[in-house]
Amino acid sequence: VRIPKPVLYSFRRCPYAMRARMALHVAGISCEHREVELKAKPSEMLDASAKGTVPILVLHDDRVLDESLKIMYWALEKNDPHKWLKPQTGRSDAMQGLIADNDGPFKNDLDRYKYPNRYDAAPAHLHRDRGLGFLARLDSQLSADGQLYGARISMADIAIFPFVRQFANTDRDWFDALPLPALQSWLDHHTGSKLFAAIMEKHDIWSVAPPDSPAPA
Ligand SMILES: N[C@@H](CCC(=O)N[C@@H](CS)C(=O)NCC(=O)O)C(=O)O
Repeated sequence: VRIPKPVLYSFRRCPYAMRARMALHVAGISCEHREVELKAKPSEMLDASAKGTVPILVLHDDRVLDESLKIMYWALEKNDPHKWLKPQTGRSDAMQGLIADNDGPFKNDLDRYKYPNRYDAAPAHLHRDRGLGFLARLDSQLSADGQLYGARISMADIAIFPFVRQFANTDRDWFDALPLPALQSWLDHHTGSKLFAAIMEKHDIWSVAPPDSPAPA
């Protein structure tokens, strides 16, 4: 019996979708990739999860994973060839705490720094400076052995670097001038990796009946 592939709703530039795609990729789980536009989400995606965020993974038994971290854990619990779930130093709850600080306060500052016009709160530079606090913390953690929890990559590195990448790209000159060499080389390492290149491949936007599909007879 051939089990159908899980369906992944994804958006190329979404950092949550990136980390889910990286975990699926290293776990060797191939998916039916459905690239979506956030401005025109397909009804199939909204039927699977009304939350309307990417990534979403729909399993062959119709279970739906609509949180990127859940997708990462699901994939890595099946197959974790590089032991991402077992940080070399520190404990997995420390790793989870750092990811929560990324997804919570740092992501909040990232959005308000990157898109100041969407929010009428504090000026962008205040959010940049608050985000810098998190970056400095990462840098000091990275300066010991190169990755966040030792010399070996863990789930935390993969879960966090796509957000640091967005933050860095908001004003690359500012980021490159920061006195945070461990952070800068860590980011270069991850954004230059084969894994990242593989999951950043471009896909056409998915639709049930692509416009160029043959008309039914
Ligand atoms: N907590 C969710 C967050 C996912 C999320 O917010 N994704 C963004 C794109 S980066 C999204 O789909 N936003 C919905 C929209 O823009 O309409 C997860 O970890 O999967």
